[in-house]
Amino acid sequence: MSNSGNYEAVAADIKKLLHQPEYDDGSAGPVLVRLAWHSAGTYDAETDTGGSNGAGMRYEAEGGDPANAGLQHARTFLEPVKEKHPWLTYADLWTLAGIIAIKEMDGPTIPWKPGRTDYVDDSKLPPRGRLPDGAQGADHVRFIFYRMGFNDQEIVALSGAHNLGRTHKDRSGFHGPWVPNPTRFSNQYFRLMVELEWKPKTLDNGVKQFVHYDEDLDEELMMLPSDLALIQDKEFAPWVKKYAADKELFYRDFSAAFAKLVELGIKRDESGKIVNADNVKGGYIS
Ligand code: ZEM
Repeated sequence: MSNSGNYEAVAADIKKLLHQPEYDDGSAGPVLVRLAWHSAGTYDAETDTGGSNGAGMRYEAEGGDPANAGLQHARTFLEPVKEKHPWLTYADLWTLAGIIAIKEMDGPTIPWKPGRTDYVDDSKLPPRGRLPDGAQGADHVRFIFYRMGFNDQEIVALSGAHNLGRTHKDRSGFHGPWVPNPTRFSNQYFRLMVELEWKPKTLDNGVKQFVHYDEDLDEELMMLPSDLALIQDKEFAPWVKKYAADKELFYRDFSAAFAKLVELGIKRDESGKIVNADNVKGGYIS
């Protein structure tokens, strides 16, 4: 295994695969960000279970969760990187790929540390049902994110990732992108949430979302019910407005919250070595 621990080489290879002319809006970036988020967003602080350590989505019980529909595309995009750098764990690859993708799409720099390990079997997977449901409102969003240990400000900051990518009828049942340019990170999601008029729409599959017809694009932009809950809730709304007005503030807060997300459940010693790896292979690479 040559070049073991060469994360610069890994990062360079991730950058090279982002351009995917045949896929969605021409980029693997958004779905890679969602992979990183869903790998980590199963964390439960009370039982200290779930989180990005383990890369449980390789197993059917987690990978086949309807909440993770579509993320097989992200894992497939990354497979050549794993093959080229076999010393790398999937758990590190998935989190790093999300962070590289955000940066390459004009987003903030997000601190990242290696050392995550991969489960060797499916005995420690988090139960299904820990990821948020876009059809629901503020109470549900708080229930999910408080469980991970996030506060209201961090919830709003993280939600700004919906500036990227789109919803797919054959994955979540929702349809369309949030912003006109969904492969460029910015605070536009918050600006459009504040500035535009969002009308309820029931899709032909019965799924309810909110839409705004964009004339230049000749396409409908969308918001999930859980997105608009942020502007309707009196504790969330001030953060939506702050991030709509101040891109620098959003980038700073998003970076901090995303760095926290991919470290949930991971305990490190002073050298950065992960000390609670269990039932896993791989481990810290010096
Ligand atoms: Zn999402 N998200 N998300 N999200 N998400 C989708 C797509 C993307 C919610 C949600 O239900 C959905 C966060 C929070 C929450 C991304 C990143 C992050 C989709 C569409 C849904 C339904 C899936 C599909 O059909 O392909 C809910 C309810 C959330 C919280 C309340 C957080 C936090 C994220 C990262 C920090 C991204 C990048 C996408 C776009 C994926 C793609 O394939 O384009």
